[in-house]
Amino acid sequence: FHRSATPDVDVIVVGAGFTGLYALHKFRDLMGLSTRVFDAADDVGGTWYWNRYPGARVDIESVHYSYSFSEELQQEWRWSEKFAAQPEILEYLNHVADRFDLRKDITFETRIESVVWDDEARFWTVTTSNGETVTGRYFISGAGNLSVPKTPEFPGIDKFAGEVYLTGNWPHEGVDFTGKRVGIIGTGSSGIQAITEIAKEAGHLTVFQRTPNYATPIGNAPTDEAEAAQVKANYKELRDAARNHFLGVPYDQVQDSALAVSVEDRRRVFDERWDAGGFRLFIDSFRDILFDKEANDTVSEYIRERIHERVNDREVANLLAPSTYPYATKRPPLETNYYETYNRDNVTLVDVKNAPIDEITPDGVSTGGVEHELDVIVLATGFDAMTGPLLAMGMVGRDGLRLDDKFADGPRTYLGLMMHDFPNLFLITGPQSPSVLYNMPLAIEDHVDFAADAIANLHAEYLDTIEPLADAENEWVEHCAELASATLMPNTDSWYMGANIPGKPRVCLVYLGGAPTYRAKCAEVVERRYEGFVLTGADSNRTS
Ligand code: NA7
Repeated sequence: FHRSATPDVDVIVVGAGFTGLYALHKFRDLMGLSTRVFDAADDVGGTWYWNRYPGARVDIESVHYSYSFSEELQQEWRWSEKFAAQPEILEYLNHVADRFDLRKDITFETRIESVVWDDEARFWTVTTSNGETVTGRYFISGAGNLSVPKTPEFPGIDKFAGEVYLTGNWPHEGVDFTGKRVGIIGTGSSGIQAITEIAKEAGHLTVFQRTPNYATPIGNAPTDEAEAAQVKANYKELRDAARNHFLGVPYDQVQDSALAVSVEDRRRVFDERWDAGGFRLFIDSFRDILFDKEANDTVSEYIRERIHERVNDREVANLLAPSTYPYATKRPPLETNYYETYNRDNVTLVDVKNAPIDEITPDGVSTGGVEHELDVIVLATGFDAMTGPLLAMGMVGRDGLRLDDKFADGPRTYLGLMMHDFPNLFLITGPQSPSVLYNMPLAIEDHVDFAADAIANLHAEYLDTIEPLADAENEWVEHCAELASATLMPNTDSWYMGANIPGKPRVCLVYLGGAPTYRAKCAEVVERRYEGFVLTGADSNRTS
């Protein structure tokens, strides 16, 4: 067995969020691999480090949106609310970092600037913003899916005399809105959470809305002792049920078709799911709402009615109620008193669909020639989702292939996990995996475990690279496109489709077959000795 050149470390991980923390524990502590983690932030947390805007909160119940890998961890941690707010999730991730002694192998305040495959040495050479060069046999991307904020598209923004804040890069010291004239652009999940809180503080809040959203009640509450104990006593079953559910939550009330029941029964199901909160209306009502326009119409109309009930001014309600696209084809936001916010005297809704934002002036925002004077502008305009974080790392595969070129017409991956010409590079919750339509911590654990098993398998066979075959990747890309075309997603302008970024290829970035089907496929690939991959060593190779 001819040994390849020896890299500095076995594994290089980017990101110290949910992925990086688990990956470090898994590779370093459970597999004995030398591992280094890099993060641009000055502490752990990833998404939950950056998104400190008022109202930031998780949309999946915290007992489910949390790590399952350590029984002790899940038994000892106690969530104070059903859906934890950002500070508590950050506290949890800090607890994990301390508990597993992770910080000592994380280099903070350091960005990855290039990631280049060396085909001779058979490892990755990574350069960082602190001038370091590190080589590693395996590269794990935990760079996240919603971590590169969209570049503001508003001319004049640099000349604004007041303060400008980005929800995804919020100041640690917080922002004092008291008595100020605040404008917020964007009504996605971030905007909706922030609007509800900022309105309580600001002198006046002007909301610039381009596309209304179908937001539904989150149903948050302080945790109930008895329920928490019940969850802890049944964690194994709950985690299994979550992993076997389309969205990675242990909901089990979904019915077949919204069109197969009477109007009254349908209404009863919608009411129950609406009251129960979370993503139940979306994912635990009727199976066909993401696939059948007529079925979707029933739930879309239901939400419009509920919005109208909550907003006093009819014209404002008309603007807030979406009608141009089906429910859940944009990521559905969850809310608490969002619609009631528009009944406040200090809140104004401005429609920027019909009268778009022309420019930002030194004094405020100008829409259709009308100037709105402001002291503060909050941008809740979203992210270059899924591919943005990967393209920001300067990845270069075999023979100088740049990731930008590989992704010119949209992402190309096998299982959303690996890419042809990029050996030993694992995309944790990458594009073309269920990731953003799965419960993220569980999705992350699944992918880190896949990478860990793949590496263990290489080592057991005295091999040192794994890479998808071009054919397997092509088939996966086509398969993902086919799955998407069977849903209502492709016709809506959403970040799922890359449609929120001017010039980004319009392809579905997510695997839409659901987590259980996806997980079965990954398990089958492993069972068939890494079907669709080629595994090589310095002297040998094996194609599966
Ligand atoms: P989203 O969901 O992408 O929302 C961004 C919002 O900003 C959305 O309402 C956009 O309107 C609006 N936007 C973006 N660009 C503009 C311009 N140029 N003019 C006016 N309005 C604009 O991002 P979020 O941060 O809220 O949520 C991201 C994910 O984080 C979320 O899905 C969860 O998974 C957590 P548009 O709809 O494009 O008309």
